[in-house]
Amino acid sequence: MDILQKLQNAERISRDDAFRLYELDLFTLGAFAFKERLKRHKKKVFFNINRHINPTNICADVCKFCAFSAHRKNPNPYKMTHDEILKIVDDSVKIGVKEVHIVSAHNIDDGWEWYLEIFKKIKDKHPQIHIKALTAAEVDFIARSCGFSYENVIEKMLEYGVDSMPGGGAEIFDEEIRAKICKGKVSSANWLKIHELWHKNGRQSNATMLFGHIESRENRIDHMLRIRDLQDITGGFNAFIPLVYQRENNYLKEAKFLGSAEILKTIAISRLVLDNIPHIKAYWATSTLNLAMIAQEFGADDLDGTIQKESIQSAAGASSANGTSLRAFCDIIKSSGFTPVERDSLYNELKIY
Ligand code: V47
Repeated sequence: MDILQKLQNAERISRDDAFRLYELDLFTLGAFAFKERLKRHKKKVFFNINRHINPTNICADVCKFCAFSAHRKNPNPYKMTHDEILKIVDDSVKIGVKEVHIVSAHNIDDGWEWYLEIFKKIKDKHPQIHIKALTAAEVDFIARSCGFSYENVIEKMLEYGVDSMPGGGAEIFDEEIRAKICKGKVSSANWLKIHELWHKNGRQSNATMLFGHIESRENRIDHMLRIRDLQDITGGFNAFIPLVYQRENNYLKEAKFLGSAEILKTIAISRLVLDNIPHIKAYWATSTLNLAMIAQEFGADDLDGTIQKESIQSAAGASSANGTSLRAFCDIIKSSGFTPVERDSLYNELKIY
């Protein structure tokens, strides 16, 4: 059947169909993705008031795309103490932050306790704050370093107060590309396994995809379909987050330049392919706020949050180091004809601005 007919009938998109979607012109594709977005979320643009915290950049792994970890091109290793982290959380709570998003480089110098005890300390002091923490890559790293099973690590995460898991560490699932850009890191099968176990504990998470480096369109579609297959089983993913590759200060130089049209097509296709995932996040730290707003007309419905401080993407050239103000966020959403909706971490609506 003709792909346009399939889109009209809102039928599930197959692998071959998804590839054909890339061949449509941007505006035809965008119109279908926008229609789907309007059906689900009307003109709401979701965001939360959050704070990103990256406790250390000293990493046992060497991912070629990463400019955040301390290495020859970024020779400034740091590791925060729990008191320093708690002070950041205290200050964040005072200005209305409701979620802390805590992701670390892979560092086992002080044992697994260093990763997990901070969550308990945060919860003891601020029981209302949502802790989104530990990527599946960190879970895998802790498990391998300490001889734990994934189930053991997840039990501890639940015990120590992690509320939801971020979507990082997924990169691109295709094994050949993965071996070239992040050899030695969690395998694709294990990334999916960890999220499956987390979901089976009744918890929610997100899924990312790093694109715009050496991957092909087929690799992106394959990545989306592996996530869709797991979501059919568990239903635990809240949002899909396509992360646009930032190219500065790292070791992945063969990456070709990706234009805005290809970014928007990829976001639109993710909205149409991932028919079982409620939200598509245009993460403004990697796409710029302006393009993230345009993405709202191509299938996205979420912008992540005000962030406050961002270290991973900004190390690689993104202009997100100091987050954005709530005012700037709401202004740009409204002036683009959308409705700013503050949400909590699990997408309950808190306030319409
Ligand atoms: O997995 C690293 C990416 C991710 C670069 O779950 C880069 O709500 C672009 O996962 N260019 C971590 N990206 C961040 C992440 C995330 C962000 C926002 C929201 C959520 C969520 C999750 O950052 C890593 C990696 O794919 N990354 N280096 C780079 N040069």
